Amino acid sequence: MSNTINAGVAAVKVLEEWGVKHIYGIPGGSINSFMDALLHEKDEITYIQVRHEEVGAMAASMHAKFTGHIGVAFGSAGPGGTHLLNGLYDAREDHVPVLAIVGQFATTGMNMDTFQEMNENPIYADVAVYNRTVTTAEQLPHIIDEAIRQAYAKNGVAVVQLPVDLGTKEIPSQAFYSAANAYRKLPRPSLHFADIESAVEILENSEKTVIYAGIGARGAGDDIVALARKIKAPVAVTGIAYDVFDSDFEGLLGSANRVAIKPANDAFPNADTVLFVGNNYPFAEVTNVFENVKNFIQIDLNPANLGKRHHNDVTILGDAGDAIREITRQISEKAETPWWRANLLNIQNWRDYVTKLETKTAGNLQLYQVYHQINQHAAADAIFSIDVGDVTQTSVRHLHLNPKQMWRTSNLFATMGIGIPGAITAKLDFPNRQVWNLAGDGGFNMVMQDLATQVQYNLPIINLVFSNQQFGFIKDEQEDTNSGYFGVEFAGVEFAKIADAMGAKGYTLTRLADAKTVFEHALADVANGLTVLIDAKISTDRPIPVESLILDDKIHTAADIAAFRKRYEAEDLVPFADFLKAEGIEPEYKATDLGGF
Ligand SMILES: Cc1ncc(C[n+]2csc(CCOP(=O)(O)OP(=O)(O)O)c2C)c(N)n1
Ligand SMILES: [Mg+2]
Repeated sequence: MSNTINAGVAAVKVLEEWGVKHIYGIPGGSINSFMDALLHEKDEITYIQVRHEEVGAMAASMHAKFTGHIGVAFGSAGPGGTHLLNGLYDAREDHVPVLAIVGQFATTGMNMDTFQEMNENPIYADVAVYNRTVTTAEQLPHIIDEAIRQAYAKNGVAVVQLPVDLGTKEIPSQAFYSAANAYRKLPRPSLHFADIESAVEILENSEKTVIYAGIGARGAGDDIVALARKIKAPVAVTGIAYDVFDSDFEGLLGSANRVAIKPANDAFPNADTVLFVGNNYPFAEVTNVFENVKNFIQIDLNPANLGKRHHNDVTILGDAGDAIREITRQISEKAETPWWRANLLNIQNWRDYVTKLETKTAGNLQLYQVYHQINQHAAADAIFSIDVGDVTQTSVRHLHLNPKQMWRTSNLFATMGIGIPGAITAKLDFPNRQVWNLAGDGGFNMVMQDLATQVQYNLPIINLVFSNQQFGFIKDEQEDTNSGYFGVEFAGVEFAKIADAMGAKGYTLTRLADAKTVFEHALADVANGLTVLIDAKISTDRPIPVESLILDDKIHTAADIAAFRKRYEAEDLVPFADFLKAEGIEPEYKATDLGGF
């Protein structure tokens, strides 16, 4: 047995020990020693050759969001590495572990101002929780191991710059090990019972409670629903946490603000108490959404989040499920309340509104009817990779999600182009599950070269492009804030032809009447193992702005209300105040504040 090992191979073996199955990137002269190591280990770890490093890094970040495991991407020195940055920032902002390996000129040329040679460390200083350049071959596996531990421990991005010559050297085979077998998560903190009792006391005495769940509530959806029904408190979710709950839950208010639905925006100004669960709602302070709330109870695992978004009356450090179950055990059941009834009617009224749009059978093809087809064909455990644009908002409004499914996007960084890479990793990670990439035409334009990657790796993904020839989400903002539209419309692209040219199967859907057939054909192709793209040429109708509803005759003129109802096909949408008044509750009239965004 040889008593030396190639340093690059040792580094890849460390990745393997940590359970890394796929690694995304594009080679270059400055990272070819690592490529050689990947070749050596190709039976253990699968290299996924993307067509743009950004897609590789975004796939790595989305891998972490879908699986909880570290994602790994690489790029060559200089531009290959800087192309990774959007994916790395996406991981940083969403606090998920990602490792980036960046090539560097050989040590002989480092600091010599030679080709593609620069001090790379400062480039990654801001994005990374760990950021080091390897200086000896012996260090290489150790630094990779350290980088992974740091990324997991700090839920962030680790970057390792690798001078190419070090990866080719032999090192003593006993000189490295990985810490993968020692990795442990911190145990869940035990609950402080006095805090639970204080929470119970407030919730017992409040009349208009909203439970507001964030992604920290994942896995605790059933427990929250049980509490909600027991204390008659409707449940809001952050835009990124919809898949915590079954969309059929009668008390689901949905999300607030703009990536939002009406019931949540209606409820908050009228609520007296908020139970904030595993939630770091980023718009809380700037939009003053809790202005009228008198009691604020927070449950969170992360001490850094406690008291961050609002002054807390009660603080519970702990796991969301543990805390919710304990509150539910201690609290007494409320009889049906006016608050619960008013919210349930309001939720049902909203559901009737969206159902009517989704099930239209005449008129121009709108995004709503496309969602109807998606809902008809989505598997019970489908995975949705969602791009950034209208689709972020409309997918939470119109997809009938459930907790067996996964809905993931670029949450806080909100980078366009995340749909394709997310779908690539989802299909690789969960080959037996149905995977959708839902994207706007602008977002799809940014990364569409990597449709070829889906084809190259035989990934039967359904790519759905909502083509409206505009940056719709931004155009709508301009309507509200600007003197005119500027830079928000663009020439259309026949994406189906591009898909065909890349070896996928492309469909163009233009007429509502064809929607059913096109989806049936496309889904049959996917079932036969093909990569599919449906280019849905939708109308440019603006989705209803639930942040600025014009429905209530107490604050708007009859003419304005009529025009609003007509434009958004909202003839039957009822102002929340009507439901509240019918229950004897005096409504608060507080416009949704977008906080300057
Ligand atoms: C990389 C990046 N550039 C710009 C933005 C700003 N932005 C957010 S949504 C959006 C428009 C999205 O357009 P499209 O994908 O066509 O979707 P639509 O809203 O039209 O459905 C833009 C430009 C962004 N979030 N990310
Ligand atoms: Mg668009």
